[in-house]
Amino acid sequence: MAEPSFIPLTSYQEYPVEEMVQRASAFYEHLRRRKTVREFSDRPVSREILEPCLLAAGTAPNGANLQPWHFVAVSDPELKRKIRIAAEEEEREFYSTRAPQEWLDALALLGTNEEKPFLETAPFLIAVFAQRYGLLPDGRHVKHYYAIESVGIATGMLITAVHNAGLVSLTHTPSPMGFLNTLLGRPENERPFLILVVGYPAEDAKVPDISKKSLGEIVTFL
Ligand code: IYR
Repeated sequence: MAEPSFIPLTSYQEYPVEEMVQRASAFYEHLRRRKTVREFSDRPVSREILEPCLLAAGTAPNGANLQPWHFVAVSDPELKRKIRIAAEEEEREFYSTRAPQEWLDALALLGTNEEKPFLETAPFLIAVFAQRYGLLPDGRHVKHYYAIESVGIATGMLITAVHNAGLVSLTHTPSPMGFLNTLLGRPENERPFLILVVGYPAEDAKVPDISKKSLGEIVTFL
């Protein structure tokens, strides 16, 4: 069994309480400007912007530091087209047959449907995979812990990083999305978590007129 090895916590930075309040509020003001966008421009996005965002996602706290994620950043037009075709096929099924009326009612305010042109228009589709277990070079399995929770946290950090960089994103979850393993050549230990569509908004992009719950609704202080 490996022995733990510790180093001093040199990266932590404390601020005066006043400054913490200011920083926390400023960060909230910054984050509340994030909107999920479904109308993308075809303007290209430099990989130089995305790489630090992906590194930021990779700093996420996770089970036993096994880092059970893999990100495939797709910009190839042909591959994006194939993803669109496969996703729309699933979504057609979803909207016409699979989704119960209650689910369709819940989605009504978002105005979504089975057409997913953004999968071709947006410059980058980041397919996020959760590794249900690790695979050693000799084929042995390494157990992963809290893989879904870990990947959820990393994805949240990726969304935040992309917003912070000045781009917009859309969390897209065609269901089922096993086609991503085939199209992107990912191994069987990896399960698609979602597609993060990333780019600039279309010039005339509109977003649903929806709001977030208040502090009182989402928090209890005891
Ligand atoms: N995956 C479908 C349906 C969908 C489901 C939920 I929950 C959403 O918040 C949005 C859409 C789609 O992408 O259209």
